[in-house]
Amino acid sequence: MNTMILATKNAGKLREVREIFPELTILSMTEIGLDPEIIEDGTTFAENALIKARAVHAALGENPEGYAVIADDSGIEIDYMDKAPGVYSSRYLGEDTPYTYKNQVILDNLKDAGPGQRTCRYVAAIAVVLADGQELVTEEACEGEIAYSPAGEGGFGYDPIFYVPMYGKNMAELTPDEKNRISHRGKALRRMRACLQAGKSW
Ligand code: ITT
Repeated sequence: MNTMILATKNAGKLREVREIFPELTILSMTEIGLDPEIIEDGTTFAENALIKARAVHAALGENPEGYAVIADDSGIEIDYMDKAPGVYSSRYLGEDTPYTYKNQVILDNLKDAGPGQRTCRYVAAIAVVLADGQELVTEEACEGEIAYSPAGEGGFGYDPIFYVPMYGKNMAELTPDEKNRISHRGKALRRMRACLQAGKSW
């Protein structure tokens, strides 16, 4: 199993999954000409990751190459906002709204939140559907705090305002290696690698 299809349209996720799984060829669904309608109506990260992986697995049809499909559903939970936007992170304030704006709205929402009230976490669920239909799901989180101002150019999405206490920097200020070592996605993907190896599906 050297090639997996990643069920995503998010270029940031594609880049990071490739960095974390250098031993695999990761093709995006668009690279192999697939664009199935995917209705992410799950209420948990795990449900939505499975919805995406199953949709692309179904769209592969006969799948003569025996491709496995992998999907990531992720988001940020901000405690001061009752864990919003959570599973709605990409749709928060509109799917096409620039993150400079979304991040500023979050900073404004937390303007009265002091130290200790700014806790948040990224969560990622990774789902794999193997060629024979077998399904696996892993989930991991990365704890952090909402920063007081944006910083950094790396990563994507909410990374400029996600402060990582361990590094004393915002996520967007980390190198790709530093982010992948501690991120929700890095941890959930490494756990998935272990599951696949244990099931000898790797
Ligand atoms: P696909 O469904 O096509 O994979 P998406 O971006 O819509 O792409 P999700 O529904 O899983 O995917 O939403 C994930 C959102 O959570 C993402 O768009 C960001 O807003 C946020 N997010 C997740 N991981 C992140 C990370 O590592 N850095 C910054 N923001 C992240």
